[in-house]
Amino acid sequence: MKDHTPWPSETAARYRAWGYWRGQTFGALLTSVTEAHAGRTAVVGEHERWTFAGLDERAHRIAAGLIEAGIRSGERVVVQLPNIPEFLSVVFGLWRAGVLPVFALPAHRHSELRHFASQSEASAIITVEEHGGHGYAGVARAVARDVESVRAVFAVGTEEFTQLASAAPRELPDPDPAGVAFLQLSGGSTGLPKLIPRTHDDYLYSVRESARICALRPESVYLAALPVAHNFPLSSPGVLGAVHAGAATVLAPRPDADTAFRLIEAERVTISGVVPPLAAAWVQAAARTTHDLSSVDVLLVGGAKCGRELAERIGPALGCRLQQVFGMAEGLVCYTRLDDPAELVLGTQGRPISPDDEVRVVNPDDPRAGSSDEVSPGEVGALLTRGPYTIRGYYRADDHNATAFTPDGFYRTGDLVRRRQSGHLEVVGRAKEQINRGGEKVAAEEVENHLMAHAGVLDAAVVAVPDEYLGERTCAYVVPVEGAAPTAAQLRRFVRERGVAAFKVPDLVQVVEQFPATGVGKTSKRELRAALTALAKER
Ligand code: OOB
Repeated sequence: MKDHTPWPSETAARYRAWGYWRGQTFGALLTSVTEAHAGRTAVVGEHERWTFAGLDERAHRIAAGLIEAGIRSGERVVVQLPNIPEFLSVVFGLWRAGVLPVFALPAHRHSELRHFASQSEASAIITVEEHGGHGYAGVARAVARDVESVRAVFAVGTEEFTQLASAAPRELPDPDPAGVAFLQLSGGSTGLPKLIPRTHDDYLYSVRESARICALRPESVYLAALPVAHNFPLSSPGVLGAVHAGAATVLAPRPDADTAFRLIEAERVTISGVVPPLAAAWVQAAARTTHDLSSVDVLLVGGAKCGRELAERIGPALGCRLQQVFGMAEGLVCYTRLDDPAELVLGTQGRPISPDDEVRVVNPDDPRAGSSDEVSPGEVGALLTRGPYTIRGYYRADDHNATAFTPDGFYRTGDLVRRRQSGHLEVVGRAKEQINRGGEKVAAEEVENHLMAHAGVLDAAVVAVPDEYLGERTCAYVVPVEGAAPTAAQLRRFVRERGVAAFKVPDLVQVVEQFPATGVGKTSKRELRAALTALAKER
């Protein structure tokens, strides 16, 4: 099983020659930004604010503390932290020690955490004791008991973490910038979420360009409203874009309009990024807020499709410019540009970051369509991409990689798009078995497997149903074992109690006697889901 599928060596040489890959690590980035902006605010939390010098020193101490705790360069550590300043000191500390963070989201529970830890053979978990009513450290300790490689749990606020964070800084060798820096999570469409290996070189290129495309300057103030471990608030342009620019990051403990607007006024926030349902909630709240939002210049909206109607309301309601972003943890990120005409800003999801992001829009009816099976210009097709910051393979997933990538290295995004002459993409749908619940991704098969673990369930198929607020919600169609039909409420509780993120618990459960016939008489999951999706749309 390969940890990392590198780019072909000539391709890598070109990306270096063209200046995309600069041989800088995240640790070195923080050092150079701190040299230029030591006294400026780097991060603002609920109870504290750190300058770049403060962040830099904390990251040095944590790096030393990790080494003292016996964690070695090249090892993996699962990081599950809410939006608190320690997210940054921990992650930069891990980077300086050459240890790879595995980015779990706060919503993840035992089942997901155990999978990330065992799949990456993590040495430790870094989390908080408690947050928002959930006992994170308790779950992490349970995972440590289940997964042999996990030797330690460091929960912010506990003795173990304090010791880690107060070690005396020491000189450490800078890791290889071409090596894997961290493992990001895929939204997934198959059984369990895949891990995405990103290198210092490739990710920093996307961070630098994102900061430039979003016009970040040292005077900018970025509000991280979404959970920061996600690729969007992490790097589009996100907290890392802010660090790169020497700008301040304000961490919102919750994304609701009341919290966000209070922080926008107090910290004079200039830029933020939200998913469409949150944008809609902010637009609504803005009409009656007493908070001063006049500092906001740009609001990025992405993670799920931002419909035209919502897109049109954002600028007038919030008094800022809209920037659409269509990205994926696997790599490719598209932005509408700040000087694009309104038609493109409102009607497309942007164009790629890099002139060397290769985009192919191919036959959508053939799941194996290759890079040469392009549809006519302007037609809808399946999006394939490769480029200087798009992975060539998932972490330790050789079988899956054989179908998720074309033989010539294009990633099959599973998104259906139409390309404009300008290169801007319009996302019109999805070919992958995934539900996009307002930006939160649910792999149909993962939830089906949880449902099928119930003794009363014979078969299950999870599909998207349109939803006014979230765009889509999940509906599980379930065929019960004869005479044992569990109720919808029982099944939802069953899935929740298996320790999965709440957003994966099916919104609707329909217990049916049998799945609708597919016409061709096939019983494959794919056919079933297609039939059920059609049925759900009719309703
Ligand atoms: C972002 O990353 P992921 O990995 O959670 O999800 C990627 C998928 C895309 O393949 C697409 O299906 C969907 O999310 N998506 C959008 C979208 N942005 C993402 N679909 C329609 N319109 C959009 N604007 O979601 C992500 C990563 C970096 C930046 C922004 C979003």
